[in-house]
Amino acid sequence: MTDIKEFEVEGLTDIAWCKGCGNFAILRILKKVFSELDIPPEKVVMTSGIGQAAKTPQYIEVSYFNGLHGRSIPVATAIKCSNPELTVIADSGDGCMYGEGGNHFIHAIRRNPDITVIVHNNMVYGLTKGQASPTSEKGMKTPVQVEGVILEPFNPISVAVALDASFVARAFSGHVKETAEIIKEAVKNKGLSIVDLFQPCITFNKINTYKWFNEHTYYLDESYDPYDRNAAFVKSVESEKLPLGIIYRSRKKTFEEQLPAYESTSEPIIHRQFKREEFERLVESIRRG
Ligand SMILES: Cc1ncc(C[n+]2csc(CCOP(=O)(O)OP(=O)(O)O)c2C)c(N)n1
Repeated sequence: MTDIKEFEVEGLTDIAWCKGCGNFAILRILKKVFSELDIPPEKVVMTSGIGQAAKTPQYIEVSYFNGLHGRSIPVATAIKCSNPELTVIADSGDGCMYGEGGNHFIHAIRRNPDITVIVHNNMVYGLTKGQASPTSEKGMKTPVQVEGVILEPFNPISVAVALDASFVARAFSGHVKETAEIIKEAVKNKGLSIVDLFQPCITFNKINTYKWFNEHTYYLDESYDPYDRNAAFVKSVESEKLPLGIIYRSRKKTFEEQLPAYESTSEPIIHRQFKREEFERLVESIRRG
């Protein structure tokens, strides 16, 4: 087991989140997961976009790339392809992943890189002070949607099941032990793993509070078979109480496994010698058509 202290950022005092924010628990959970899975900090890369959730990688002692809004998944995909030996996590908010990054979310499921996508789902745009996000409930009043949200909420679980995602789970940051187990399974899964992680925003979302999530969620029991796609669809549209746990799994090849670059050797591209003449020949052949 890697000592959890190795994931502490030295001298970190300035964390931007409000006291009581669900992100603090997610930060603890991620360190616990890496430590218990015995992954050393230098083997983890986190990518994120913009938002309060997207600041998470800055507060963990791992390598990270904090890029454009909604663009954590393509960066994570490229890193994983360059070096499949790394554990790669794309970590951002619901706005960043399902709104600005919605196109990447959809097509990454089709591509199936072996990365884990963790979405801090607080059902609101937190950093920009509480506008509706794709997962905000219909009718929710915000400083911009003053008469209430009129759009139907985006259902990431249904979309992921529809696209036959490799691993789809839902968790709640208020349950540290259970969430850590779910994320461990997500990281261990070979393929794109999605964890829609409920995270109360205590400042800008007065509806979906800790109490609300406790009252409106339940855990799937042992008899539930996550490989049953029809059952997963049924679970994904339940609305009275929302299921927590691994909702869907599918066995399929990863993107990297199917890349010609890894056909004859598993040596990470990043460790291979760059052959300038071969590269120039390739560019020339593309140019000539
Ligand atoms: C292209 C682009 N559009 C909009 C913004 C403004 N913006 C920054 S963060 C953010 C919302 C973040 O919400 P979410 O991803 O849910 O994360 P949270 O802050 O709630 O953790 C928006 C709209 C931006 N920076 N770039």
